[in-house]
Amino acid sequence: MKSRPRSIMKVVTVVGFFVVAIVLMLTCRQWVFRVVNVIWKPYDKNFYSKNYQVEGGQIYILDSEAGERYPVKRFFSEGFEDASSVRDLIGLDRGWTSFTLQSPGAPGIGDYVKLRKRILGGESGFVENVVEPSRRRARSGLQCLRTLAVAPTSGMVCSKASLDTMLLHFTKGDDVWFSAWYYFERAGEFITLMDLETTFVRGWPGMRIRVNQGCLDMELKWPPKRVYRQSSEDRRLVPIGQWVHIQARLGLSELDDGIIQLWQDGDLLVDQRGKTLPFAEAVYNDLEIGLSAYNGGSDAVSLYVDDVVISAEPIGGLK
Ligand SMILES: [Ca+2]
Repeated sequence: MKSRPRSIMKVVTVVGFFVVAIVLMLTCRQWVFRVVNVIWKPYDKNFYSKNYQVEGGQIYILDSEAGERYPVKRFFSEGFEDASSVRDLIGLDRGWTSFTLQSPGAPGIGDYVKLRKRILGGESGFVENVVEPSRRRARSGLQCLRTLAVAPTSGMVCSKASLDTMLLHFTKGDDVWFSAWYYFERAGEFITLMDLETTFVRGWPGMRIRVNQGCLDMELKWPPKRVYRQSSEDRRLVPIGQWVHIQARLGLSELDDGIIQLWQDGDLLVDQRGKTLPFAEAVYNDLEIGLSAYNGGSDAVSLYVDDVVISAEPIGGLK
């Protein structure tokens, strides 16, 4: 009969331990994530000195393979004119550095890197997914960027048809202003339209603009994966079959004082404060646009993009 109180005490002790652990997790989240990061080692602590040079006030990103260095960009714009293929967009003249076509026919990194090389070398056309300058539509001038992605198969995280530049340089304390026009031919279940990432960290974490259940939101792709949504009462659907102007402002901070603002056709739909950088030393160097992730649907989706601008200064009359 004496063992019953002891059993109860054991249960109380175990439950108490978990309660204290959960309270500590919630109240010391920043420290918990720091400890996890130290153990997990998602990036080289010396990545900046290994990848950047600063000279005469100019920051250069190093390309160790080519033995070159390139000045970083704090302003970048593209209207997709005067280009007949994706090959014309890639290179220092236009500033785009790569594209990704991840599909069931090229599901792994090795597969889509090989496909990219073959397309850039003129040995292959598009197999399934497409990223190319197009005259089918244009928001300005004669051309835009056309991206098409077939649905991912089970086992794939997502399908991708995107274009990116790794020459950008935004850090803690910076404001990042983004503006682009998008045209959806039909609704997709879950689509990422824009990724601002750091390529020096495993998994390329960063902020992204998504269409989720038909509405725009933003997410920090880094634990605890905070999502910045529109208020549930005023949620606005992204229009289909017409150009829509998407603008964003990010005040970069690894703490809860970052700025997240998101406009759709000039209306401010998200205006929140929160974490926008994975950690204080992170450098957002990569902008990815187009279908940077598509999943959740069973049909192919097309997305057209035009007049892309990203800048450390306000653009498009936003303040
Ligand atoms: Ca254009």
